[in-house]
Amino acid sequence: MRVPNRSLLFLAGFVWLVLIAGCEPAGQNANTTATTQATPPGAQSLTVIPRPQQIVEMMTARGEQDQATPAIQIVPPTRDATINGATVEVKLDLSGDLKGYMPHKDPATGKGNHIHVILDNQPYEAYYETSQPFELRNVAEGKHTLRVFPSRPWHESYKNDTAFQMVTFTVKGGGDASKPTTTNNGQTMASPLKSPAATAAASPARERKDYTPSQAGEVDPAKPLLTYSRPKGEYKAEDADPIMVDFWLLNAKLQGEGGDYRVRYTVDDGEAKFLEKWEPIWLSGWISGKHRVKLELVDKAGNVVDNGGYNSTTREITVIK
Ligand SMILES: [Cu+2]
Repeated sequence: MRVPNRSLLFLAGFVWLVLIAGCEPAGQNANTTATTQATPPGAQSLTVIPRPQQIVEMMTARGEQDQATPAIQIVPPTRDATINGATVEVKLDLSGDLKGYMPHKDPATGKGNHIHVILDNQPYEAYYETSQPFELRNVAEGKHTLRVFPSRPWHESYKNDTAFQMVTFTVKGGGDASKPTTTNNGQTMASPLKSPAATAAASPARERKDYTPSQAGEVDPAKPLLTYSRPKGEYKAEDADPIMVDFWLLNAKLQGEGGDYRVRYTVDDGEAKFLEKWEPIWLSGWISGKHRVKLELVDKAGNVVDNGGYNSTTREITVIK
């Protein structure tokens, strides 16, 4: 068959370009290739990296603390309690082999051991000074679940059997979503835990959180349960890369540990990846902006294990680099 001259010219041009490219120094050529084949601008490619050295060093400095096996108990609210009013007081009893582990915020760094407190399936709140009760405020009328587990300064949870507790309770005459959330002085509080001024204006030393309305799922404490912990909120500068993914598992052994389950994670519209072991991972390569992180507990067939809707949770985080 006759080849049109225009095609021959094009082919010659192409061969010439390939030859030119081949003459370039290797490094430069590699760069050219990377640029032309890269995903469109704004796309993100995440990789799992080892535990950051900074955290390894913190662990060494903490002595035996990371081998602690804390035992946590929610004192009030008691299981199936009915609470009148929108404020729920939470007290915890922390025992077990603590090896020096104790929740406390260092005033200098704003960091320290703390407890993750989760109402229904909302993002966790950090609770540092457990000698004082924690107040859940503006809690909607109805049934709720509360989950707690001890965490390290870098938000990695303790994962021994006794380090987790969940209770269900019911609120009568709860918070009204149409009213702004306020302190007991009537001052509007946007982010009570993150604003020292707002905290100081209210009763001293008591940590609290104003909640948006939510209800408990139909959670069965005997069934496999994935509790989403990290990431959440805003990540800035050196905290924005890598970002840790961490969760709590109840009644579910993962496939890499002889069990039947896997944890599936998806970031934005990216490809779903699987975790076969119950341990945190660190993801590197985030770009600035808002991202969705989804964690799901799935069975051998890849189906989400049903438990009150809690086994598939998506959070939006903000990365500012
Ligand atoms: Cu934390």
